[in-house]
Amino acid sequence: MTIVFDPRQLVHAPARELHNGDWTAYNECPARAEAIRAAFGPTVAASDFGIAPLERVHDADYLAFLQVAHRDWIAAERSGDAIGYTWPIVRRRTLDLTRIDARLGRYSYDAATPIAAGTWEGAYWSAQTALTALDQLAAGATRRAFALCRPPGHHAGRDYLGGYCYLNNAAIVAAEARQRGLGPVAILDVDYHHGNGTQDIFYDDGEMLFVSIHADPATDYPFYWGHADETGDGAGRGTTRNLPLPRGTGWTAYEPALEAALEAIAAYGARLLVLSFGADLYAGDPISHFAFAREDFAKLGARIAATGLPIVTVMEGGYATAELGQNVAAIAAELLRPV
Ligand code: OKP
Ligand code: ZN
Repeated sequence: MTIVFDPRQLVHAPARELHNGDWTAYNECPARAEAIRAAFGPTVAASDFGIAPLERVHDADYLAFLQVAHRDWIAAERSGDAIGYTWPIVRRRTLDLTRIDARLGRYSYDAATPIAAGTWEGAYWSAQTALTALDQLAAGATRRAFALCRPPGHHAGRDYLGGYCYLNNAAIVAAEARQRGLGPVAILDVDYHHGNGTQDIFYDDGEMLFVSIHADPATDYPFYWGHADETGDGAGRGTTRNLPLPRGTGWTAYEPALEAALEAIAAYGARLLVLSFGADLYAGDPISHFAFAREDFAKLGARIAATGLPIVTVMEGGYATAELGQNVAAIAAELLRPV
């Protein structure tokens, strides 16, 4: 069985987010996961690989913060979900922050990502879902595994949350795969939004290729990352590749970018691919602006599958809940075809 889903992910359920200046219902809702789950046959639940694989990618103080933040919020006599309202500017000196509001700002970069009572538990099992998919592959049970992760992960950095993300599932799996000797590993991120967290985590790491195709950050979240001239730093110079595309992009304009991405992955000599997949490429996505039809997800999956590489797919975004299951099933059918 190559499709992993864990119901413990559903306990993460923030009530609302700050969206374009108003409070709106939280887009990254448990119903997303249920819709995807319903489109698949039997799935396996996550095994527990513990916190060590998470610590390879995230700082210990950040992981500790995630576990206590909601409790500290309640202790400060607040109700509902913990959310920051003040942020330290880049390169502000290191301070010993105690107040919950100061720590929320220190460990986040946006106001779209509240910490609810079940956030740690949900994010923990989302990461374990991804690790379980990798484990199936490492055990030789399959060369293709699909992790129905939720909450998503690609916006979360080493020490920050944001963009509905808390733990970087793709980065955790990629680092774990490398640790197990399955590398060289490449990460291909095809979510509509740039995977800034994944990029940051491996930015100066020459032994991890990160390639992302996404909406131009000039017009789209997360704005501060994902430009074509971000290519890595230090030992990682050249191992980050960004392919931004304009709003309105459909399959025809997307395909050449995908070819360039796959060429970079082949040139790197990758032996394992971690795919960060977002179904928010869909024309009907309520917060995104590409123009994929259902059948374009099949084309995307088929082209990536044609690389012949072992692939662990990790679910990221996708917010057209009514169509979500069928869109994810369309790409999964191609990605999971036996090779
Ligand atoms: C997460 B994933 C725009 C609000 C944007 C955050 C979007 C996070 C997307 N007004 N909110 O990459 O699908
Ligand atoms: Zn997205």
